[in-house]
Amino acid sequence: MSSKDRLPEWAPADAGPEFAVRIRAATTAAGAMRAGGRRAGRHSVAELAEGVRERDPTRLARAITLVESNAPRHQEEARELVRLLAPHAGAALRIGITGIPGVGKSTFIEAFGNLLCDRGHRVAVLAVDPSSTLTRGSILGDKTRMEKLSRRPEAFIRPSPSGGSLGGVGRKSRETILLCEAAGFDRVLVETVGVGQAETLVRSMVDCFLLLLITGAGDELQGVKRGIMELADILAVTKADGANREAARRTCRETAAVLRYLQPATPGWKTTALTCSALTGEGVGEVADCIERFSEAVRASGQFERRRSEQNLDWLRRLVREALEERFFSRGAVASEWKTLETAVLSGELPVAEAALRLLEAGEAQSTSTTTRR
Ligand SMILES: Nc1nc2c(ncn2[C@@H]2O[C@H](COP(=O)(O)OP(=O)(O)OP(=O)(O)O)[C@@H](O)[C@H]2O)c(=O)[nH]1
Ligand SMILES: [Mg+2]
Repeated sequence: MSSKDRLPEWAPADAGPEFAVRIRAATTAAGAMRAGGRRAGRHSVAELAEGVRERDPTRLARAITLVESNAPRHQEEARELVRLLAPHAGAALRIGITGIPGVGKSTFIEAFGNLLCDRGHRVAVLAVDPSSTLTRGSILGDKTRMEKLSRRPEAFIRPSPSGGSLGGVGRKSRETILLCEAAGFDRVLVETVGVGQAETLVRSMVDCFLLLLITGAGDELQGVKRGIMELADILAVTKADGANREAARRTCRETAAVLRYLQPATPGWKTTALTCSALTGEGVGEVADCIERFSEAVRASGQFERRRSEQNLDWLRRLVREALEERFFSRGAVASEWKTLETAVLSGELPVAEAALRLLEAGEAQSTSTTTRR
């Protein structure tokens, strides 16, 4: 940290050296450009925005790294970058792809992504995977499973963000989608692992949601009973090849039968079940056609725009909630009161509701005293 860095205006008055947030000496685009000399190879916000618009994959990757950064000093630059690029975003069809671990998402994306490129699309692939923070497993997996796609100039593959809470990953994924769109990708695929919470989050940022299923894995495991099926617009029973082909078709028929009793995820669109094999490519074209039909139907009915607007409001609410939470917990009084209350709650001395109230009061008291002092 440079000695020129200072505490932000909203920092608590009694913030000590342990308070992690600092404002960098240079925060404007021009200032950041000068500051860029500090680290080798670092681009200014304006240069990054320009590189993204010019479809330069290296600067797009750097731009995403900036947006994903949890470092407070990067967040202002990230906001500036998104502000510059947002007017050029929004044109892609955003497709979420989910399913239990090992269902074949990455292999499907390899086949499907290549097919989209063959059809003249530019494809960006992102991953929302809260578990990768710990295991980083899917990053390695994606690289090997999407070998051909990763070499195509029309494709861009971004592995899972390497840090942050589920909320954090989600917030950054939306911004990453915007950056990819500004870079001219017209199909954005968002892969997420089937763990419920991540699926709801991804549903809230895509236009079309595809659930991959396999035969014989059991409804319970595949989230059918957890309501995941109700989130999907298209269900594809994958690995429908070799000895598994007939069984997959049967599962598809059974799935279609269940769908008749469910509320569709998108008003005006009848949720569709299909079979495919990412290994042989059979049926992948049909899934792609079905997604295009979905896109045409929702655009024609106005549902597409309606969902995008609702998603923006949802995003706004999430951002405000996250920011409030961050600010609240960064207050010195909250941190010190937290330790006392934690002990009291654990020992059973204090009811949880009472502890929550005290913590809120401690935070509000500090907020008031800070405001008065200014
Ligand atoms: N026979 C057959 N095997 C497949 C097919 N698609 C994927 N597989 C295999 O299934 C295994 C898992 O595939 P992945 O694509 O890594 O699955 P994933 O859903 O991305 O897995 P995670 O990212 O770990 O959640 C691999 O061994 C693939 O080779 C398919 O269409 N047919
Ligand atoms: Mg995968």
